[in-house]
Amino acid sequence: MNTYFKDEYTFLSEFKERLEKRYIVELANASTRQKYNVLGEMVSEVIADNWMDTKNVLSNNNLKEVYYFSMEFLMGRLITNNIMNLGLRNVIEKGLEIEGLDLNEIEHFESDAGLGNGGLGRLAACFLDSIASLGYPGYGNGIRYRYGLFEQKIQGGYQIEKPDDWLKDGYVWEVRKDEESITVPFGGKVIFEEGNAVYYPDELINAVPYDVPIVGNDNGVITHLRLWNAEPTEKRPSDKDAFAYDSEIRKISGFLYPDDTTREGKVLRLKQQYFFSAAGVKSIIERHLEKYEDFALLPEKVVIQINDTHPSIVVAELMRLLVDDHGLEWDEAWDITTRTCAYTNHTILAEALEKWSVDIFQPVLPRIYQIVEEINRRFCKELLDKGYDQEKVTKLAIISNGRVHMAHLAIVGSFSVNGVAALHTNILKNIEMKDFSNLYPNKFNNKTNGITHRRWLLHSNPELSSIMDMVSDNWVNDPNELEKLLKKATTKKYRTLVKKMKKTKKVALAERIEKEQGIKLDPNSIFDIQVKRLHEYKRQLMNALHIMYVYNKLKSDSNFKENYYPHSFIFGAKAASGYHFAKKVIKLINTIAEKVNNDPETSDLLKVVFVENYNVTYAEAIMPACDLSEQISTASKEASGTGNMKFMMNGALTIGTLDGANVEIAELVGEENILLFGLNADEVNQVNIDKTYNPKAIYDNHVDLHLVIDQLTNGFFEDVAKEEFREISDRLLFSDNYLVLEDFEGYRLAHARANDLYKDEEAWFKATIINIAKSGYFSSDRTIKQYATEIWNIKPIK
Ligand code: 26Q
Repeated sequence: MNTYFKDEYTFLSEFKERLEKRYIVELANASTRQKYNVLGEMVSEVIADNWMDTKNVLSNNNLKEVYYFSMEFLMGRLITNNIMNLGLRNVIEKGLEIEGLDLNEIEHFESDAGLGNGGLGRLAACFLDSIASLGYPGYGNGIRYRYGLFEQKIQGGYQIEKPDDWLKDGYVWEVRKDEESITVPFGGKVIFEEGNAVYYPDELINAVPYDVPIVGNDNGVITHLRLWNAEPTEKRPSDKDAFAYDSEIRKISGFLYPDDTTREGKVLRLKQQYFFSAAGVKSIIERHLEKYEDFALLPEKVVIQINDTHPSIVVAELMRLLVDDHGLEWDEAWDITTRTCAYTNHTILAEALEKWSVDIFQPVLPRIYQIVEEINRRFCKELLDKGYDQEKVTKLAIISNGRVHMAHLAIVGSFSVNGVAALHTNILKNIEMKDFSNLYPNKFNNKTNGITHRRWLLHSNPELSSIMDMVSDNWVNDPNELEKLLKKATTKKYRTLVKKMKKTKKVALAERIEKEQGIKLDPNSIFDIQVKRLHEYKRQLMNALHIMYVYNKLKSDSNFKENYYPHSFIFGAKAASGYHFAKKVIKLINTIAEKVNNDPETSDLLKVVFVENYNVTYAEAIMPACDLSEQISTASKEASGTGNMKFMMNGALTIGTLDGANVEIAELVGEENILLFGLNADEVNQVNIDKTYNPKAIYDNHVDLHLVIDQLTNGFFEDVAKEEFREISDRLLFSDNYLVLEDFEGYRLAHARANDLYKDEEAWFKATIINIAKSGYFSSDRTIKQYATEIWNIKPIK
């Protein structure tokens, strides 16, 4: 251990001295930025020592390594995590305390690294934490976006997007490695010379790696996340001037595309995908050749995990390098490639499966396109040889109807295809990708998602962590130990402790919301929370309609009012900038909030808040403060969900459908400890096949729902134009694919059950404790161990 963290006094004097040397400032006058930078540098030096050690250990043994290729890594803040995992928290806190300083405040200076949209990106971040903490040799590979996911402002109830300038103060954790830069070719033409393809690209782009250390928990292991930055080289197309060219190139790592259901193929996004995939593959191969003579051992030494189809182009790029640059025969290269790549699917929404128009793909990546064509030709031949008819072959082909089907490329080019929750994998195998699963029955497998309990419990909920310490001294290393809390579910003492913890976290969240948005929540009310990306399938709209229903009842039905426990409904969600309907739903929620919060007749019983700019750091405050977690997607549409796990681990009950990992939550806690409602996945499927969904009939027969839907367009919301929400009511009645009205009644009843259960405190906190106790299964340590043993075949360092 670095000596200046030996004790709080040594730390403090070093801290002060560095402030003076670096910024010519005394501690008393130092800004938060200065304090943050100095602290960050001190922590980085400890990291550097361990990082070197890990590197040396790894270069001396020949362990197999995993590379997690992902277009998104939603890391959030690293300082807290790094300090915690290095075991420095105590010394730093105590040292700062001597001077009356608060570590929290310094930590808050760090911007979130928001290099992801939501679940998929946050999953990648949790995985990196588990990989390092379990001591596996594994690395992330992604893009160093200059701007992460947009910052959300709410103006007049509408979402406004602002650029996320996360690098403006520099980033203490990254290390630029010019020496390991890679050039990535784009455009141009391919000429066959003596039977060999020779590629003459139009431009060469410089990919410069920035490595961000990933600090394992209490084990001295540091791995890294490699983020590629796009920069110009000398080789630019002749018709472009240097300045224009420079800015065009930098766009490749310029910004993160917001997840968009109505996306058309954007050349820039394809360039991003190839850029980081090609740079990543090339750097892996260079490293491999430093250690080994040829590629025969590649599949035994390296596995590339493809996070959704976004990097699936690695399949073709690896083929290109092996065949064109290193002279391997096609069959040998294909054998190596398909034993090296593994693919994870995160969605079954048909519109989200990536397909690139050949008209875009071919000119940007001419040689890659030829290789995809050859992979496709051989694959289709294999199918024909097996007796598949032409129609079937076209259906499964990688290239068909002028488009490149990235999921097909990923499946054909990988030895493993996994879904992210049991239900999701079953739907992939039996419905969405049935033909592929019949063709390759052994490729398909499930890896139920997880979350790192270090960030989502140890860090974000010290109060609950202390309770856990009372029942286990090893739960941080072995999250299954959370189950030891189970036998405390029936003791008054633990129920009271958990209740107190919940109250503390609710007070803290209420304070933050009041400070930031001026809305006062009662911490004694039920905190009912839905935070996630805004998507129709996630059905924030159903939640909003239910709140309108509650409001109407409180105004008109004194029995209902008497029986109603005070509720605070909290939403947080970003809508993709181009997703018009999702943005309308944000406006609706804010309009409802404006109305009900200002009605003195109901405002003691009902509050609604839409928190601005929901992100990882906000989630750390929100997850622990929740009583009721809303997981209400149309069954079969949410591949897994991971917010559901974070809420559960922090002692919330789930109100939800049997979708994604909710199914596994229900199995673990038992049906009496979760509030389930709605159609299940089979029923949804059947309704869609039979076309029996009749929203108009439901509207005609359900008096309360009828009123709510009318209120969207009858002037009930005085502050907006009468037609403001017409498209929402039209959608619900005529073109809703997500069965909102179908599930509404079940949802309403589930809420009524939750309301009654909450009044029985002993019963509620018993259920809460059972949820916490069973949540250890959802630690990403469990998930990563399964990937490591069942897919990657890797072993920990040491
Ligand atoms: C694609 C093309 C163009 C622009 C954007 C995109 C794009 C970006 C992000 C498509 C999809 C995503 C993100 C998907 C995602 O987050 N999926 C979620 O993955 C989680 C982790 O497995 C699951 O828990 C969620 O259920 C799933 O929705």
